[in-house]
Amino acid sequence: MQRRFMTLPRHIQEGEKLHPEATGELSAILNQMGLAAKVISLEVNKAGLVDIIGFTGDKNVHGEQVKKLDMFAHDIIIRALDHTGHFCVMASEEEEDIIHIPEKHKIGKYVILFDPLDGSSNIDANVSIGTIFSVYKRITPDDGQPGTLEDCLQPGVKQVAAGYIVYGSSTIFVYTAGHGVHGFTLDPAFGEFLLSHENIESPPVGNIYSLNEGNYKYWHPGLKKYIKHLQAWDNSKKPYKARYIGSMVADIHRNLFYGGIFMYPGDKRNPNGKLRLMYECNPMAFIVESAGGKATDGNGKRILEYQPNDLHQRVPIYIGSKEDVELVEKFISEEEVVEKD
Ligand code: P6P
Repeated sequence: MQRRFMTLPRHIQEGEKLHPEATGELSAILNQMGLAAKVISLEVNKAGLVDIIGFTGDKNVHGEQVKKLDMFAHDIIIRALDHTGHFCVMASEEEEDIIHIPEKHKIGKYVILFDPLDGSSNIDANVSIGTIFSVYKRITPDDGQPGTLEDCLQPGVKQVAAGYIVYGSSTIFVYTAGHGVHGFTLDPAFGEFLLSHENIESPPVGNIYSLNEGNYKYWHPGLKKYIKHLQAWDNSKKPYKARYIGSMVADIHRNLFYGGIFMYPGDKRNPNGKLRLMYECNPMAFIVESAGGKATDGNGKRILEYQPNDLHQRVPIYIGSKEDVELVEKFISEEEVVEKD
């Protein structure tokens, strides 16, 4: 089939036609995130050059303040969104409190929460990193007044769109607005995201598992048994492959295509694990579930059904191919935790 010259804006616009009630605002939001992604991608891809092309520690050759890359990404996203009139409030991994829309800008009906650059500690090793975002409609009255923390603390099932961008060997923008999951690859020659993966579907089962095995000692005994099961050589199956980049977006993106499971479990030291519910786990869970996968806390509770009580709360996450998530939950449920003194 001839590959249609389908850009991100055109695909979003065509998706909007499926909803007569659509006002075009959500489309505009997704397009603005695409713009922010292009700017961040440009900076991420030359970050390794910062020391080489003579940018000094604090001031670059243009006399601009050289920011940490994740703060740079945070600022770019806010500047791409805060003037659009689509939002009543925003929240970022980089800000403790909610982010108000400047008074000079119109207040809108949407809410966005984002992790501007997840895995940024990997950038010096040129490892793939990512941006993650999650979009809701406000729940306080749409009366032109600023949004509140209540508008931000909604369960993941209320998301109207979610997406991530992986800055890797190429820059890929993946989003869902509840009707399929679609991937776009940035063509740097003319700065457009072109449709490269339409209607992404999670393989029902994979042969990859991704988690930090350095925490083995503190795991639930059922998880220990599960991992040993995956590693076993027996007649029923070949061992799974261990693949762990240490960058959530990259690990989940790979498993979405190849099949497999990513886990950041709670353990004896950190019962809620490490990853954040609102701007990491919820958007990734919305995307993976929309592709036919599964995302839970390891005890049968969907990530998307967590009622948040804090902007930065953490949650254990088991996410990926449906049968893989169901199997690890079976191992966990069958193994009692024996509290040792
Ligand atoms: P650990 C990156 O710092 C991150 O937030 C996620 O992207 C990644 O999956 C996780 O932490 C890695 O954590 O403890 O394995 O280094």
